[in-house]
Amino acid sequence: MTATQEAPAGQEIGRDRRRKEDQRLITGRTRWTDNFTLPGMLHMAMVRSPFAHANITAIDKSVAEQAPNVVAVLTGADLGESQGTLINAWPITPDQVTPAHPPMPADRVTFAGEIVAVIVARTPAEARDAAELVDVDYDELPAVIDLKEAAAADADNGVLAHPDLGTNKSALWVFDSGEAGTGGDVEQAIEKARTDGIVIEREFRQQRLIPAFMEPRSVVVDPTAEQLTMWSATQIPHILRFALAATTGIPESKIRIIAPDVGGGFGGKLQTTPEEWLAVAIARRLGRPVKYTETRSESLMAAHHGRDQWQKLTLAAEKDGTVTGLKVDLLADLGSYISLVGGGVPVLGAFMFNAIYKFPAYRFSCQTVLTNKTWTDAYRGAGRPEATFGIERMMTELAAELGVDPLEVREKNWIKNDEFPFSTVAGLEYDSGNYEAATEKATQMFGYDELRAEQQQRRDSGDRVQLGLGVSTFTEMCGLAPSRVLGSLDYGAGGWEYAGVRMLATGKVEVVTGASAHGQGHETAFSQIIADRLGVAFEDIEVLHGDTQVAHKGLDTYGSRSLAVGGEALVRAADKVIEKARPIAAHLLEASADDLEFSGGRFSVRGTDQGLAIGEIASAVFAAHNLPDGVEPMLDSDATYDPENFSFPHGTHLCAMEVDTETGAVKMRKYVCVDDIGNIINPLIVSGQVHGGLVQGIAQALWEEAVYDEAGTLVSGSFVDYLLPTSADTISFETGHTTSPAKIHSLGAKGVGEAGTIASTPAVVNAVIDAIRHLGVADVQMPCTPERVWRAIHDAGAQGDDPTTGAAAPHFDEATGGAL
Ligand code: MCN
Repeated sequence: MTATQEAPAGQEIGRDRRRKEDQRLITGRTRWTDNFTLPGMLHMAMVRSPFAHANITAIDKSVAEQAPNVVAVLTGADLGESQGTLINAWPITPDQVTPAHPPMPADRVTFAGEIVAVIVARTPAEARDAAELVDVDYDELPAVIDLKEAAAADADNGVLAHPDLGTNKSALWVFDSGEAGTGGDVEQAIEKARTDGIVIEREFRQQRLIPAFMEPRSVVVDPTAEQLTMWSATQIPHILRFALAATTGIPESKIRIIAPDVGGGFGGKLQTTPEEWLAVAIARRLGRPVKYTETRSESLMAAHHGRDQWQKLTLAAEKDGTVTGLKVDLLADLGSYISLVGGGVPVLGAFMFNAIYKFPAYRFSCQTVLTNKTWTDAYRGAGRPEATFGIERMMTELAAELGVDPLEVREKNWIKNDEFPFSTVAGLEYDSGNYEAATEKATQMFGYDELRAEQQQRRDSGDRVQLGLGVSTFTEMCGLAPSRVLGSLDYGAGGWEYAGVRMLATGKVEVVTGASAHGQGHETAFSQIIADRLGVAFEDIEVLHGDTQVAHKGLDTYGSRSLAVGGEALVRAADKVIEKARPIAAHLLEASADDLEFSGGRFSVRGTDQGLAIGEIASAVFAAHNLPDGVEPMLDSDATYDPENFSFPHGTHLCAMEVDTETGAVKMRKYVCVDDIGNIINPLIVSGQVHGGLVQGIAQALWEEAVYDEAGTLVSGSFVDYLLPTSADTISFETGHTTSPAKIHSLGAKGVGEAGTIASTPAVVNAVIDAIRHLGVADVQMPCTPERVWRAIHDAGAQGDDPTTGAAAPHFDEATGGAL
């Protein structure tokens, strides 16, 4: 079920518009990268290491080179420096330990799936067949797979992912509210709570996830013209162009990146990849276009993964449930290399552990760690789901400790509506929000009291299937910008966005955005914004994106930024067009510009019936027969927008789960969410974003996990083992909205692309635990598989724990000496 909003008559913003993109995307008749074919194009296939850590001692290419239609077999030694290097754009500390990242190493592999040779052949099938014929000799080295073991190892003790670096520890990033002056000393708060309050300590695992987008990564490179053109299934054509230029020496002006229709990314295509770099090096070397499209197995194994953290949390509170401090110690697994923004992902969480609450003291530390696994990076929510999970589990545990409803401790601690704008203990300023309203609406839609009564009934009757209710009240920082803040975090780029608006001679409008959609429906929502602003028909607007030659500037799509940043840039470009048209309209109407008013797409002379539509002015400008002196025959404009703050959507998510206490099987009964994303441009798109986001977060709670064996082989390397849900696995969600407009820009809109994922995971896990807490269970590690749930029930029962004290909760692992 979907809650939509009615737009005022004649207004596009707020209207349920089906996506302009749907026809071509749903039928698949579109420009996927793999559909491009160029004259003389060759195809690449990769030979990948089966070992997690090994020296490459010899590569025999001779048989593969003789295979039918093989043009070249190239190794790291063959390509040498010409392959360039991959960059980490976010070194989180000045002393971060960063391994060099060649696209194809010549001497040593550091994760299973790393490329050791490339076959270039006339067809993809011939390239793949020949890849089987390359004989690589490896000298296997010890590999470190487990995150805690990697963190505990040093040069004398344990296994190093990169022995030459002398450590697995990459960087330690710390925020302390006492030192930052945003709050008090957390250690004092904890000490005090130990004597006269409550201290909750927990350790949570964020399992490794795989973005698993629908379209595997694909790249085509054409080096045959003066300018090198790359088509890539990427989220970030502009960042890619910059990184390629910076690391290969090719001038930026000679690189054109095209991201045609891209079949999903979920953060997984916010990356610069070895495959792209190798395609460039090989195309240039051979002087011919090349294409590479990964198989699904390659995608699961070698495209970057997400999450993979251990979180150690200590929450201090007074006996009435008022939280006095929160301490967070993270271990974050980077995998074997530090990818484009990989190190920074857990750091984003630093600003969100305090969530919607007024904690007076806060400390966050994050140790990033190298292991011999696939590198990690952004995955829908990037840092914020991890933080939301941590704090929403802790608030639920606090409520359990106090024996009160989980909504009660949240309400006691959250920022009240009349306290906005609010400066948080993590140093952010929240501009707007109304946690009371969202929670009130959600509890009503959910039927909270009735479900609590049913839960009690089932407990009293000792029903085999128990009911649990999970709460997750969340906020997040999105609309990633502001450049100054990103700069203060040592992020390598800014956060502004670009827009261009051109009135065409026919009165139609061409809109250019630096955002690069890969499923979000920008063409539709951005058309709605421009339709209202310029007063032209929705159908008369075309939105162009994803080509650095068309959108010559931009910072692409991630961090739910495209609307909050790119949308506002559009508004500003459109406003400039209107101002450009004004003197021309005055000239044509023989009126003073001051007497003109612009409304509904028309300049009118105040107090008369005289006027001209902006489309008519565009035609007159094109003809240029009668323009004021000195006015150029152009009715277009550009704008960039760099917001002064993030946008802070929030919401209340409620989940009811049934748990079979004999088998451990869990079943979702009801899911209600009320999100506040400020003003909504297209409610239909927003519902789609929320639904998709929810499924992704629920999947983390219940199904998905990238599992490695001890040798470092990805065991969940296909969709048989990596449990990606389908619509058959989910229920119909009930979604609603409250509206606290963003204060920082004219649209008042906040991002929505990640909200569902961020909020839903703790709602589900809290519900599962709530169903079986009376049996002594205080935690179940994700994903909450039937086996894990069954074991949790069994272990708690076996130990005879007291359900009210949470004594069966997992406690800190002292074996690692406090590091975690
Ligand atoms: N929107 C709206 N009103 C609002 C907020 C958003 O109408 N108040 C609309 C926007 O116009 C846009 C869509 O909702 O069409 C999402 O907008 P926004 O929140 O700005 O997010 P982005 O467009 O920047 O998309 C990025 C975000 C992220 S970070 C991930 S991950 C993600 C997601 O979007 N990956 C996706 N949604 C995805 N959807 C699809 N189909 N595929 C992915 O890979």
